[in-house]
Amino acid sequence: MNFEKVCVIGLGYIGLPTAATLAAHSLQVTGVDTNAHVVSNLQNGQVHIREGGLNALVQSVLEAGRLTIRSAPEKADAFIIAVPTPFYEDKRADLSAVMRATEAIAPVLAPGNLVVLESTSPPGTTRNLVVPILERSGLKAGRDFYVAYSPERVLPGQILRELVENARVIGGIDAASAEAGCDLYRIFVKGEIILTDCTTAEMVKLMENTSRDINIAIANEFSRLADHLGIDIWEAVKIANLHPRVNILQPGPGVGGHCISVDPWFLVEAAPHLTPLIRTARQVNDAQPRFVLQIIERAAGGSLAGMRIGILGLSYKPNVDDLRESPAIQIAYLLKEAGAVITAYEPNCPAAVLEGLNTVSALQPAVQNAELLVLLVAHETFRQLQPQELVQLTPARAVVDCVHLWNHPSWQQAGFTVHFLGVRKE
Ligand code: SAJ
Repeated sequence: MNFEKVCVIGLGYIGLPTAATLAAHSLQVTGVDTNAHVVSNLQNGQVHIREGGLNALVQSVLEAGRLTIRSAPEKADAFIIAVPTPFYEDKRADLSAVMRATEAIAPVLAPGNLVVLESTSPPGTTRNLVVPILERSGLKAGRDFYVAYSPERVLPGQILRELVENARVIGGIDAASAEAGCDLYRIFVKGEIILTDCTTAEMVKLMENTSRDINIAIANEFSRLADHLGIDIWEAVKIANLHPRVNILQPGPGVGGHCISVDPWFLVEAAPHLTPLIRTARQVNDAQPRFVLQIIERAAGGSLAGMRIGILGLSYKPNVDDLRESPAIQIAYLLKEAGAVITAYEPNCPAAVLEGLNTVSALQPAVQNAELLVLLVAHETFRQLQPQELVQLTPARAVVDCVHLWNHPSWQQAGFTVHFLGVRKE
């Protein structure tokens, strides 16, 4: 199948890089978003997402006229849906954005078109939700148009490279749909393309992120055991990983982001009676911020009431500006609830405003009055902090390092007592 014009619906972390990449491969791309700010900003050349190389790429395809930004889909050869699939309070998937995007495509759908869902979705969504909505057009899926599911599998921070290099799974509602999807993604994907059916492709994506969640949960549980038993989890993991068939992940303040902390719930929802392990892993990771709170209380010598704490890092993982579902933010709120006086600094999102939290846009105001520093994200900028310089900026002489970044003796030499997550020293 040949593609000249593609319409990408949802201009977030996945949709915008995908739209720009297709446009850079000489396709005519319409990027669609329902958020009026996103549309007007992009129309004025302002990119709302911080991701390596994205700003320059979007600017260049906008200037070349290859990418145009609209608030509703237009006729195209292919449509890619890349909208969020969050969950409701009871952890059921909220598919309303997928439904709205699909409903918006139906009126412009034409015979021979391809529609691809990329949003992470519960198994069965493509066949049971997307297809019936598209068929409201009067056209029949599989006979008049193609439908496929292809999960994005890119790592925030590496999106543009991984979009091209990673293996891509494409699941069709039939073999011809999978082939049509392959023709589309082959335009820019250099990695292997694997064709399967749409429900398998949906399941593959959920299994990938669920297995990562479970692996992080065991690392976090090990960190609690290490704390209980008085050993150093970081040393223990390093030694265990020398075994050729063992690869324990890193413990930390918890699991955040819009993927791993959400996706496993879609499998629990699909069959609660079959998924006790998946549910428990989610609960273990969700409880990790409370474990961090205990460690901070211990470092503070008891009550946190009135204690001035400088928090370093608020994003959900290192070197990104994404604050969604961030355990660091949960910890900041827990500290506040415990009576601490918080000043929080996120270098990748210096203008972050979080209700009820005192955020600052530079390191100095975060530390200048602090009695205790808490490092929550292993940002490169924090790795490069020199303890001899920091000690001049802050009256704090104790730090709680939850990501094992400042494990160098120079911190002690500079006068700091360093407490680590997963290392209990009496
Ligand atoms: N984390 C740990 N310990 C670790 C690794 C991660 O505590 O050893 C934490 C991170 O700090 C973060 C969370 O887990 O809070 C998730 O981070 P991540 O880097 O594991 O994953 P994401 O959410 O940024 O991206 C994942 C990726 N999936 C896998 O690695 C299996 C990515 O490939 C997916 O495209 C993405 O989810 C997605 O969109 O689903």
